Formats: sequence, C-alpha cells, structure tokens
Amino acid sequence: MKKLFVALLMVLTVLSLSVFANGSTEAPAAQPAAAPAATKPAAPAPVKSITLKLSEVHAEGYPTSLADHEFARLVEAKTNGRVKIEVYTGGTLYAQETGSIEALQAGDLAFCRVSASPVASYVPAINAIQLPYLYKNSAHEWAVLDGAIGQKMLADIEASGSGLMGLCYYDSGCRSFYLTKAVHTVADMKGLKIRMQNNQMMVDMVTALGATGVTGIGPNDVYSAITQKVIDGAENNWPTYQNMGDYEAAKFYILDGHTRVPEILLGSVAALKKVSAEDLAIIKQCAKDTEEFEKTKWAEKEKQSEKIVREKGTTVIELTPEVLADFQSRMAPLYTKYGKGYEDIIKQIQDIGKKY
Ligand code: BDP
Repeated sequence: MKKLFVALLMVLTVLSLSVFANGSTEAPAAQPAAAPAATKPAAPAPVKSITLKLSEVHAEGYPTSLADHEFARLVEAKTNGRVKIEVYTGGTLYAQETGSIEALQAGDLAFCRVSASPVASYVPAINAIQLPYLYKNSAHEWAVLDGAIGQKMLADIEASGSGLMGLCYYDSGCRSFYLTKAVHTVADMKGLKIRMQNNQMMVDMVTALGATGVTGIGPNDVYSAITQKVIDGAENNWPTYQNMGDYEAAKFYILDGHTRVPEILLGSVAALKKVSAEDLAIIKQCAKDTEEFEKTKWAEKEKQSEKIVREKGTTVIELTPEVLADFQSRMAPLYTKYGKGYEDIIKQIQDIGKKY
C-alpha cells in the first residue's frame, strides 16, 4: 500500500514537472491563467501625456518664476508624466496680464501667474481685499489670505463663471510709489502721471491723491515709458522696482506702502477640461504645495532688492505719520465705491488686524 502510494506520488510529480517544463498554458479553467514563460511580456501601454502652457511676466529667477517651475516639476512628477507644463517667463507669451487672462478664458492658455489686480475686473469682490491701506503688515495680510476670507475668494474665482480658476496665492509684499521727483506730501502728487495696473480702483487711488493714472503699460515696459517721459513713475514692491531696472529711471521710492496685492496662480476652466478629474485634483494640490516655496523665495528677494536699490542710490522717502494719515484719509471714497456690498468682509479684515 505504502509502495503504491509512493509510486503514485512520483508519477504525479513527473507529470506536473513536465507541464512546467514545456511551458504549457493549458491550465485547468479554475486556475488563474499564468503568463507564458516563453512569450515576451507585453510592453506597457505608452503614457498619454499632455503639455500645457503657463505665462509669467517676470524674468527667470524671480520668486514667482521659481514657483511656476516648481509647480511644473511637481505636476509632472505627481501625474507620472501625464501632465507637462511649459513655463514662459518674461512676458514672452503675453506681455500684459489682462491678455493672458483673456487667453485663459478662451482656453488658449492653461495657466498664468498674475497679480490679483487685473483679476478684479472679472471678480470684483477681489478689490475688497486689496483696498489701499487695509493691512497692517504681511502677517495680517496672510492671516486673511490663508483664512476663510482669502480661501473663499480663491474658490469664488471659479464659482464666478469667469472661466478662471484660482489655484493659489503667492507673496508680493507691499506696493509703494516710485517717481522721478521727490514727494513728501499729498500736494506733491498733484499732476504726476503714474503707471497703474489695469484696474479701475488702482486708477481711482491716484486720482484721489491728485495724480493721473496711466494704464495699458505692461510691467516690462515701465522703464522705457519713464525714460521717454510718458509717465513720471509707477508703483510696485521692492523686487519689481529692482528687477525690472525701474530704479535706474525713477530714483525716488516713496515708502507709503499703499497696497498689498497678492499674486494668484490662475488656471483655465476651458483648457483644463482636457485633463482627467484625477489629474485636475493633483494640479490643484500641487499649486497649493508651492505657496510656502514662493513665500520663502519672496522673503529673501524682498530684502535683497531693497538693499540693492539703496546701494545703487535710490532716495527712499519715509512719510511722516501725519502725511501718511493724509494719504490714507483720501481713500474714503474708494472704500465706499469698491467696498459696497463687502462691508462685512472689510470689517472682518480690520478686526483680524487688531491682532497685528
Ligand atoms: C508685480 C506683479 C506682476 C504685475 C506687476 C504690475 O508681480 O504680476 O504684473 O506688479 O504692476 O508686482 O503690473
């Protein structure tokens, strides 16, 4: 009996070995089909990838440009190469942010990193969070942007039906005037032609100070507009004033710190229809993940640019508290006009400011 059992076992072993040795695929139906050992494994299906464009007005190396590249890097890595982003810096694709925003709406462009100022033409509520002299400092501004008000504003860009998606904010510090002549009082502003962003509230701001706002000049063209005497100056943060070379044309930086206008990374609702819901979620997350990166780069650049322009001979004019209060008091009509309907938001922002 034992012998018979051993013989049976041997026969079975030989049989099963021969099945594996000849690579038979004829496995019993109930067993999972094994891949044929002799056949080459099928090549993986090629990854379908899509290339999207991002427009940026700043030069390579500027904090927002660095963040754009970081965003592109993260998206490509996290989508396993399904979504690639080409970054066009220096305004080479669109010299004016209004142009890039229109391209997003048409679906001709997928992303642009812009200032919040021109976005207010499409989502007017944005002006309520960038009213002049609204913030005490950077920490106050970021408490608002990171908090319920700022996050709702970002979501409202998509909800507004503008065809735009607000992906994240970047730091842009604080804007002040820079001019070809010294300004010590509001009266000194009279008659000056100042380049402003394409935003009516920003134009109204200088009108309220007795100056004339000039729009339609892209940030890369401010320097030549000053040297050609089309304008007497402009207004911006330290890094733009330095990086664009404008400090060589307008030697007076009037440190009034009128606005804190965040940068926004925008997406196009139409262009992003080409990516899957899964990849869109990854894109949105990657944008958020670059915020801190940009803020770190910003903090370094802001200090460095201020140092450079001071060393190169910019005259920095600090206004007295009385004069600054005078600048601020002229903004009351803007709060009435652009704050209409957003009174509660403005009040909340001011209340948050009590902590700073
Ligand atoms: C800079 C912003 C840039 C704007 C520019 C401007 O970074 O996005 O285009 O101001 O004034 O601070 O147009």
